[in-house]
Amino acid sequence: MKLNPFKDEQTALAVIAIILAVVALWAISCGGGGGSYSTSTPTTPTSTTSSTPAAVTVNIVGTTGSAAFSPNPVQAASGATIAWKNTTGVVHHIVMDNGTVIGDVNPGATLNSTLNGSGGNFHCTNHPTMVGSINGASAPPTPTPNSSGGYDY
Ligand SMILES: [Cu+2]
Repeated sequence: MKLNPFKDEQTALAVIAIILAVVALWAISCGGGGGSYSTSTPTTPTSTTSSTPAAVTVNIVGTTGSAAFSPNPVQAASGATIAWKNTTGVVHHIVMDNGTVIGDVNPGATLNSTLNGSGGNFHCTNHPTMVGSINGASAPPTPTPNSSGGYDY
């Protein structure tokens, strides 16, 4: 009498095959912890293109005093285009008090300049009493998107 619990070699192989199949099924069912995988990529915050500050027109309406410019003071954000429109009949030479030259503005002409920084006082070298100021400090800050989807100010 044989001690082999299996009747023959064929039965033993069948039992081994079943065990292997069960182990395989267990491995599949437990694979990856049973969790589901997401193939979607994280949402990237949409960056807003920075808007150009509104252009401002400064009318040159006289040759004396602060009333020669309208409006005065000028409200403009940094980076804004400032259009110097000469409505008088004479040439004006506009210079920032910090030395930045805006340039000549011919009668009836408009000279565009770009405000860099927060502004400051300006004057006309052709007419020494012509003075004005650009107030860039009151411009609202430009929000920039941050990494958490909000905005930094
Ligand atoms: Cu002038």
